[in-house]
Amino acid sequence: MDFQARLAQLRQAIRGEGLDAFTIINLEGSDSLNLRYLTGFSGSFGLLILTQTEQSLLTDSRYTERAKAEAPQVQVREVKGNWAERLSEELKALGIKRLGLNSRTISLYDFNLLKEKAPEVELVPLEGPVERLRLRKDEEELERIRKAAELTDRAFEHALGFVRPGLSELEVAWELEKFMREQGSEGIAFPFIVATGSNSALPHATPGEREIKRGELLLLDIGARCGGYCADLTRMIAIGRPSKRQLEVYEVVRRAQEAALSGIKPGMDGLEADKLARAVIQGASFGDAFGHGLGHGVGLAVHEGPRLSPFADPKKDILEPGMVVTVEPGIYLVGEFGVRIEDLTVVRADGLEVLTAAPKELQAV
Ligand SMILES: [Mn+2]
Repeated sequence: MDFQARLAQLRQAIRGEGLDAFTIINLEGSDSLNLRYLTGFSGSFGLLILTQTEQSLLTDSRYTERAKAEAPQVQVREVKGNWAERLSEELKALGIKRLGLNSRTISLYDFNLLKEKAPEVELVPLEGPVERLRLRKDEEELERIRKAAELTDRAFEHALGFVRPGLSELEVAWELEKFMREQGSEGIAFPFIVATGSNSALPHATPGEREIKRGELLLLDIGARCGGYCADLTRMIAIGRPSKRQLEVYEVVRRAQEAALSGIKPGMDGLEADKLARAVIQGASFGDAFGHGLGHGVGLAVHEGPRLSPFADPKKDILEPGMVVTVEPGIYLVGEFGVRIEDLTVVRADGLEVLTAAPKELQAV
């Protein structure tokens, strides 16, 4: 990973804002993804101080050696005691008057604490300056996402081999998690959604004791994590022969997804992208049953920018080459069943490249 290039981009933003320095304040993992993105350091506590000439990382004795190994390009210093006091001392020594920090991750409590401990420093909240850099992925990041996507595809194939009536949602979720871990996933990208029958009509259902029954549709929303990067895939499995209505709804969702996969181009905003799929679902009179947005960015976080949604920001959520986004239309019929089909894609100059490859025809077991 080209950490120096990332720091250089951030330095430019710091200059643009007229700041002396920018700091990442990662307390118990509160900003660990941004810190990892900028330096490679993956511990749960670290304070990065970035000026035009300095790049130092304060951490404690749990992490000193690891920080030096993971982030050799920054100066690692071990600190003890109250983080805000230590940071304040460093800022004073560097003569910093205006300090930028990430308003999206610092708590109000910690903001006030730092203000109290460093009264001579003006704290300038910036809205996710590193998150903005993270939107477009480089080839090395894409390689990790691709690996996570492949592993996730394999887990779905595995599901086709073991899913059967009588298994509970929790048992299926655990078997998929176990499989992924055995195959090299670092934990999982998010708590899996395994929802059968009417539970599949709840877009973010939590797996429970409910057992799979013949005649139901089973929804699997799963993702592996490789090198810190996430994958996100949703597929349906028919338990036995699907009904006419299940097939009808499935086909509408599939056509909606296809319209988005083939229609999304760089330069579009998240509203236009969402509309491509939504129009198909509305055309089939299921518009009210598609409550969530079409997709979201994926990277170190499973949910990050940009947004593909009727509530996207036409100025900020603009699709650019290198962005990794999900395309996941759904139809949720409360009390009956739901269908979602989700693929992970990367925006290229001529449209979307699909990274997940699990079969799209409704699979029955
Ligand atoms: Mn998703």
